[in-house]
Amino acid sequence: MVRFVPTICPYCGAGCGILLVAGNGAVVDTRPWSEHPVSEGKLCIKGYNAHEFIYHPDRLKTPLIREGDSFNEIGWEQAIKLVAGKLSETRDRNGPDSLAFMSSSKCTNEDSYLLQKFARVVIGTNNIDQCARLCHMSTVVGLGAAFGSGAMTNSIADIEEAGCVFIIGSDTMSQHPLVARRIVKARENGARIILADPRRIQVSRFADMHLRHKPGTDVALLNGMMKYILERGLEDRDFISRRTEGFEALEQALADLSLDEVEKITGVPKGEIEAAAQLYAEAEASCIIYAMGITQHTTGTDNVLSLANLAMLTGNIGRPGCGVNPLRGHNNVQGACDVGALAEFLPGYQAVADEQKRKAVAQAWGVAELPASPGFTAVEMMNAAVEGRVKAMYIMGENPMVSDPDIGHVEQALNALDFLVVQDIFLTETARLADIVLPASSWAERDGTFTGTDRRVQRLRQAAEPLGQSRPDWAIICELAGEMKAGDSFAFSSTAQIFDEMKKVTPQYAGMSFARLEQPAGLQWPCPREDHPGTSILHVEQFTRGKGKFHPVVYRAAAENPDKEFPFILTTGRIMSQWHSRSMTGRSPTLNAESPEGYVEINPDDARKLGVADRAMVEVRSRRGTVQTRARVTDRVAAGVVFMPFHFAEAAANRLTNAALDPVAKIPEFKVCAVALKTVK
Ligand SMILES: Nc1nc2c(c(=O)[nH]1)N[C@H]1C(S)=C(S)[C@@H](COP(=O)(O)OP(=O)(O)OC[C@H]3O[C@@H](n4cnc5c(=O)[nH]c(N)nc54)[C@H](O)[C@@H]3O)O[C@H]1N2
Ligand SMILES: Nc1nc2c(c(=O)[nH]1)N[C@H]1C(S)=C(S)[C@@H](COP(=O)(O)OP(=O)(O)OC[C@H]3O[C@@H](n4cnc5c(=O)[nH]c(N)nc54)[C@H](O)[C@@H]3O)O[C@H]1N2
Ligand code: SF4
Ligand SMILES: [Mo]
Repeated sequence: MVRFVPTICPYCGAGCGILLVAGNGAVVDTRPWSEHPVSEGKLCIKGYNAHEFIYHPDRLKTPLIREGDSFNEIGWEQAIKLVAGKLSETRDRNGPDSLAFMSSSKCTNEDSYLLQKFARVVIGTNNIDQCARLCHMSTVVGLGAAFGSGAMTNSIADIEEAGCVFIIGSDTMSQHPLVARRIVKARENGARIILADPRRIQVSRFADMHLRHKPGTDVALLNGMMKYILERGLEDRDFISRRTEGFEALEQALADLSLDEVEKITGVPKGEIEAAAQLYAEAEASCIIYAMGITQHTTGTDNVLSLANLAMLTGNIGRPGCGVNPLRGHNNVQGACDVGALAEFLPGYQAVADEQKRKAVAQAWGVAELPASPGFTAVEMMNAAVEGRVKAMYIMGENPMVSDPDIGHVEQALNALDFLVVQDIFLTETARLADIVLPASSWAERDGTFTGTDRRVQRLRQAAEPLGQSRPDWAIICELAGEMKAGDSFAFSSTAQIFDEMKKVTPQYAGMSFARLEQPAGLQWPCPREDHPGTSILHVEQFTRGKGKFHPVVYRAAAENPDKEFPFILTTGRIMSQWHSRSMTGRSPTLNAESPEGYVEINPDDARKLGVADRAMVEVRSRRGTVQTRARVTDRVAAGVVFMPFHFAEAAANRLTNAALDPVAKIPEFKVCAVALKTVK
């Protein structure tokens, strides 16, 4: 008998609903789910093929232990004993902060909630983080400061209502296709589309304007737009005076700005900046959509603050079709942040440094105290490992050997550890360095919840039994806590039980339950009470923090800029058919066939000067490392800029990238570093 199990796509944060087709105890196909409010019966190529990697022969089926350069299979009991013993020993000998945990945005809310609780309660450290730190941490910090909540202000469907859509640093058609569908619909409804992106991307084809600024110059560009808006009196004085504070400081900071200077910094003609500002400010409702082009900079937080300034200046907050909308990346990166898998936040963005909040959570968890100082963030953990301050690491569902910046340094860090555990569904580049590897069940083999980019908490439903001896991540953590004598507070037998505890310490989720989440639309947070319908638009009457706050921001250059030795700017990103380190898409035949190998995009003028032919092998070199890959000669990139997708381990862009961090959000500068190129003879 064939069953259709409604569940959620395991790839991006759009959070599309899919039907898994299950027959004879296995998943055999994926189908679109027409009642789902986000995807409405449509999927992208990844969603349609989401089942393909589940039964790949490489799936981990038993725990593994390292013996020299290879791995041997061991039983669960032995694996759990070994891991528990090593973690306890490290904590007792070197203190709780000598351990560090990486949670996963691929995993469920219940998994991430339990891993952060394990780190804080069983070990006693705030050294817990996940890939949001490499991704939207500048959003969490920046929108938190400006609005009081670091999430997408509006909903995906709501984009259709916009009169103007301003897309900045988001390759929406490739990376969030089912969000891009709403932009296309908005356009059909008459919306004007402005794109600000250094590269020519698919959106360029239908955008009314494409500002092609230099990577890393967004603050200057946005300040230029705001300067023009103020000069022309296009600001919304009523909104500014009723809803915001700090406007005078912004006005002062922009007083001396010259658009000629902005043109020089950004490379965008002044007239284009003015025209974009005019379009954005004049529309009835203007919606900002952004992603990594904004966040992955040493100025990431400043970039986000600038977008918040622009939206408040023009009163584009709290109504349908407007807002500041960060598109979250992974299927559950929004949730991993919400439930506290972050070094400075307990569940619900309650700061670990806030004594009152910390005490309340400690009480709910039945412990006397919780660690008070913020832990090491993702990149800081690697630095601390190199310095010998972190001795043991537990990595659940992340692959930093491909995805972290400067992976030469990551390799050094992981090799310096006394003990590394990796819990994954495949033997990844990172798992190959582990002492113990624990096999997790895949998304199709378990249940729980994922939270999509528009704050939508949705049910993941089990369609097949766990493969081999693999176990759901949460069950592994409970087992381990039991072995470490913390069993009572980890005695869960279902994800529903975990959810019921989690919502008590996560105010945004307080009114939700598995029963309420049965409906196809799930529930959008905040949902404070059991009779609350959830929230599709934030900050309607007032901002989460009361008044919205303007933060004047001054343009700063990127940490590393081109010079004589390294004359090109390297910017990195992704492509439609591959997912990050390719652990899943590389094992999905349909997706992998689309784009099986890495490359570097080079502008035709630069290629001519360097004597590089299309498809020739080139060497790309930075201060951190060197890789060889194929050239794609294309005017998708401007002269002086080259682009590499970071998916391909054999020509890993992250051998080259700079691990310099944004001072507040601690996000690395994946989008700008300096490189040199030459042909390989
Ligand atoms: N197919 C696929 N989809 C994905 C993913 C994937 O791996 N594959 N990953 C998911 C995840 S985790 C994330 S975070 C999202 C990311 O989604 P996006 O952020 O849309 O993807 P990126 O390719 O990283 O880069 C976005 C855009 O930023 C531009 N850019 C580069 N530098 C700058 C700059 O200085 N300023 C501006 N304004 N723009 C710049 C690039 O040209 C690119 O068009 O995608 C999610 N979706
Ligand atoms: N140069 C450059 N580097 C970047 C970026 C960039 O734009 N440029 N973007 C950054 C961004 S935004 C992000 S989000 C990161 C992503 O970085 P990562 O999150 O490290 O990348 P993934 O390859 O998605 O890793 C997810 C891992 O989870 C495993 N997995 C899947 N399902 C499960 C499960 O159910 N349980 C467990 N335990 N494991 C599971 C997968 O096999 C895979 O190994 O990369 C960052 N790195
Ligand atoms: S848009 Fe994202 S969530 Fe939707 S099917 Fe594609 S990868 Fe899955
Ligand atoms: Mo991401």
